[in-house]
Amino acid sequence: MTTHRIEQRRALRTAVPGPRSVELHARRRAAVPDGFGVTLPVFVTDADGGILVDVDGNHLVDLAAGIAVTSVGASHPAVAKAVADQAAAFTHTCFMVTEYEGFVAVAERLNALTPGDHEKRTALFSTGAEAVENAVKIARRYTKREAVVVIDHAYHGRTLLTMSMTAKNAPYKDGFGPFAPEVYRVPAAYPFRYRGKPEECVEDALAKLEEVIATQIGPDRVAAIVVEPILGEGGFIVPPPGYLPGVAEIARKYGAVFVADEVQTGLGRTGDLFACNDEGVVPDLITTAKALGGGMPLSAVTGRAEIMAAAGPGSIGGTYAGNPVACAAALAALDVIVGDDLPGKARGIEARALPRLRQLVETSGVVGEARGRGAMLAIEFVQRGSNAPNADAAKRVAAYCHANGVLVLTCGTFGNVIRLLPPLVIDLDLLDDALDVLAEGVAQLS
Ligand code: PLZ
Repeated sequence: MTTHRIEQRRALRTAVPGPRSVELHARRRAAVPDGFGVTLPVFVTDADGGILVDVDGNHLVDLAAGIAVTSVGASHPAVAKAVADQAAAFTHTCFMVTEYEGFVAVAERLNALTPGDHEKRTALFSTGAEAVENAVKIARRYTKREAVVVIDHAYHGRTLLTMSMTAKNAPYKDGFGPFAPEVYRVPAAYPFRYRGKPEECVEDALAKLEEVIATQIGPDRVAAIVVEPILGEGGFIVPPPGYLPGVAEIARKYGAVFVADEVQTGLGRTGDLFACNDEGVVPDLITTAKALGGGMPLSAVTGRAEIMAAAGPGSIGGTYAGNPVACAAALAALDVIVGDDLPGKARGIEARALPRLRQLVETSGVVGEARGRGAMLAIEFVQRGSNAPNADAAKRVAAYCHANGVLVLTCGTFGNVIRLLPPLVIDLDLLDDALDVLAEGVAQLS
């Protein structure tokens, strides 16, 4: 049982956003480009467990965790202390200039924790996009090939290469081209939107992957197949059993590097340390970020030693890659994730929340599906009487939640999904309260 500094109870003092937030948001708009979107324009002053406190004194329930980052909470005392101690010693040397033990220790932990007991190496970076981009660089160097296969509805980042690998045009790509070449997209296994017989969804997606490789790319040209085990920004799409092992098998068959992008799914979120573990899939390379740094910017590529060795001395890195303060935070966060069994907590969140989300499918007429694994859960909104996407309903329900002090995020290629990504340490009674608000939000649509 985690004890919290801030009482774990939703409490509103003003409208959300309140007057102080409105004032600060106006100041922000004069200083920061609107290109930076914002889900809920409240300004946070304090956060702990499942509660965010804003400048107007409102206590909001956090079902976003800063997009799956603060799994251990936004101010876990062990993380806060590790950060303070490391910052007091030194904040930076650049690991490419002089070394420090924290970097090595995080690499050792990830080598041990990630799927597979083969020999591994880990390279640290700062952002998820950087990790994905470096995984592709390493795979290209290793295979001496160029083509990268990605999946429909994928999200991999906002840099040129990862934006090119991301599926959704607006807001991520629109007007930002030309895009990086040699990126090929294949259909996802998306059961809810699959038009054929359900049992053929996986078979069909894998056949299409084979076909694209054979006809559009050439079997000896594929450097990497990059997959999110559960598609994140694209809509929390959980592929049916057999899909992920099937993709891994196809990668192996063509000598391509199988990259699992576990930036969002990794480190406990889905009820296991890694989403790949669910079907015992062992990726050649795995990217992590988000929960890894306990809120500090840290990302990693972990993979087979022989593949990682392909990037020769000096060929990968970055000024801030594996920053010592971020590494200290990561070591503390990993201790909490493993030591306090946060994957188990994620399963507890699923057990508590998913049945209630499924009820909304039965009762509302506009929730087409409830899905997800662990503490990565979502509902997909549809038009009454069909399964056509209903982004307007998702927007209205999200707005209702926000106005009532529950921070939810939307996602999905069609913008019609509300996703729940609470800190894994969230108090289950607080979660229940937030789910009540969500259910009210759905109910008020009719
Ligand atoms: N791979 C699977 O989910 C980041 C995007 C937020 P960075 N997802 C949140 C936004 O709109 O910018 C993500 C991800 C997966 C890669 C990334 C990229 O991680 O740390 O945002 O670069």
